[in-house]
Amino acid sequence: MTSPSFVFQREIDPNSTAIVDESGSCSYAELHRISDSIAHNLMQAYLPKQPRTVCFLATSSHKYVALQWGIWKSGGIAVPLSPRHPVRALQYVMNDCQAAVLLTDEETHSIANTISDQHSPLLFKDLAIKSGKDRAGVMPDDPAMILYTSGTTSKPKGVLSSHRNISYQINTLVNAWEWSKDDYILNILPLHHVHGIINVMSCALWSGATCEFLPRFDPKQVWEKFGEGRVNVFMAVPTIYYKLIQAWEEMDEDKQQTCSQVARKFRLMVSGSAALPVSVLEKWKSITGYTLLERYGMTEIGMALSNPYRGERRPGFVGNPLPGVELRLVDPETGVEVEGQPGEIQVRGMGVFERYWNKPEQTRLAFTKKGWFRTGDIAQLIDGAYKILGRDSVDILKSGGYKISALEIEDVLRGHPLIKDCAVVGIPDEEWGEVIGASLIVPDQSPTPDDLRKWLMERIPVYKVPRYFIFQKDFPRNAMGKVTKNELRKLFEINKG
Ligand code: MCA
Ligand code: AMP
Repeated sequence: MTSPSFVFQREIDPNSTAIVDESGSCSYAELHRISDSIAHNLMQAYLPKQPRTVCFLATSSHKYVALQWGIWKSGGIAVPLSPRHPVRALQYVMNDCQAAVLLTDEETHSIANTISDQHSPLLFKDLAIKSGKDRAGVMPDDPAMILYTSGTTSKPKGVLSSHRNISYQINTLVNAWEWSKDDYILNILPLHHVHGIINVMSCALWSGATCEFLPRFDPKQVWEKFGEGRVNVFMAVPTIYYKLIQAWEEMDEDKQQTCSQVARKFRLMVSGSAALPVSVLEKWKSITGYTLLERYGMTEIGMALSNPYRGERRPGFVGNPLPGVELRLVDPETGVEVEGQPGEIQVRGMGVFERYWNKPEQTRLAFTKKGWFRTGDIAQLIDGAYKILGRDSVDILKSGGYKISALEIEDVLRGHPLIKDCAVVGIPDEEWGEVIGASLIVPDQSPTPDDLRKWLMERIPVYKVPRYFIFQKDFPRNAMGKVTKNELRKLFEINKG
């Protein structure tokens, strides 16, 4: 797969429906028409500027897709921002990626105005006015997209993928999970992460299928959409399946039966982004008759492991490497490849990202000398399938499918005038995978958890705000004085009840 401008050159019926959103439906021809205009207008706006990083802030709708395609057609690097992040978090991304321009739709215009002091945001409706059809000559190895992800550093890093990387990631999934133009997927995931952008939206559009957006996740609304009978493919994080099960359990018996019947007609339902508890897989199966297909991936590599589309799906396992993914397990201490033992997952292949944006040292550290990307996830091959056992760092958490850095939250908390020191941990939770706990050392007067939450919500996205706070004189420490986060986690588990 070498086509640089992937979706654009594929043979898809131009009149078929690409997107359904709150404003109605949008055909492939219409998406091309609008994104051509956006590209033409954009090329005037930033042609002389380097780097061609273009931030865009849009609701989950055809406008998001048209902006993304318009940026690509103009040779730009698309950097999606989340309309639900606070201003400071958005400004951090804009500055870090050195955005040449900021694009916005009408719905998010007021947020866009508050984040950009250097650039006036360009409005979708002005960009989409028909004016021309120029396209830049985009090559497969040209940079295409930067997604921000948390890691073992305090601040999120920009993961830069090329058109080749993205094409490869999409094409692999389309083949492995047998996507077709007749598919219809409901997208309720945020559009600043791989799961929502690549696995759901881009795979659908690559296949000539239809992608319907809901502006946000609401379990009742999702069941209603399923009930309309068009959706036949669904992908989500385990927390969402947990919430859908809860909503199903609250229905009366007739409604439950109707919902179960429609779900039984689905072609494909996938879970990923975090470990799927076997209890959730089993309950979902008892409601829908469907064994969720669990897969494993990461922003830097796309999808790497998947249970089979056809064949046995083992609960608690993530299957085997997808075609084209080279994967090995390595002893994190010795760097030696292991067989049958737990080891760090390392990956090579065309889907693997290019580099962290403006972070050469961190890019160098992320790869071995032979080009293997170190995921930091520990897995084991058991009876022919991979099982994820956890991570090699206590400072990376997963809550509701979002990756969260404990170090980032600690850094922000240390900026609070009443906090002397803090330590953040992930506490196991059935619904969320993990929830965040923060232990604080405060010399005199303690801020209340509500005040702290409010203060944090102005600085970091809501899903990074700790759910539990405890106040301590000191943290549990080892002989070297280092905070023992496993001990600290136990204190939260006791307090949680
Ligand atoms: C919301 N809340 C959370 C989270 N989200 N708390 C912890 N972790 C979270 N992720 C809190 C809010 O602060 C709020 O608290 C309460 O839950 C309800 O908020 P609301 O926004 O209404 O929740 P929701 O809309 O039901 O959101 C839950 C969600 C969302 C739909 C599960 O978290 C979500 O969209 N997760 C998906 C993330 C994702 O796409 N990850 C993929 C990245 P309070 O009640 O106190 O106000 S990973 C990836 O891309 C890789 C490649 C991969 O493998 O897929
Ligand atoms: P992100 O960096 O946000 O793309 O999140 C990637 C991380 O999510 C991986 O490094 C894993 O820790 C985790 N992850 C993704 N899929 C699974 C899964 N099926 N089981 C367990 N962890 C997963």
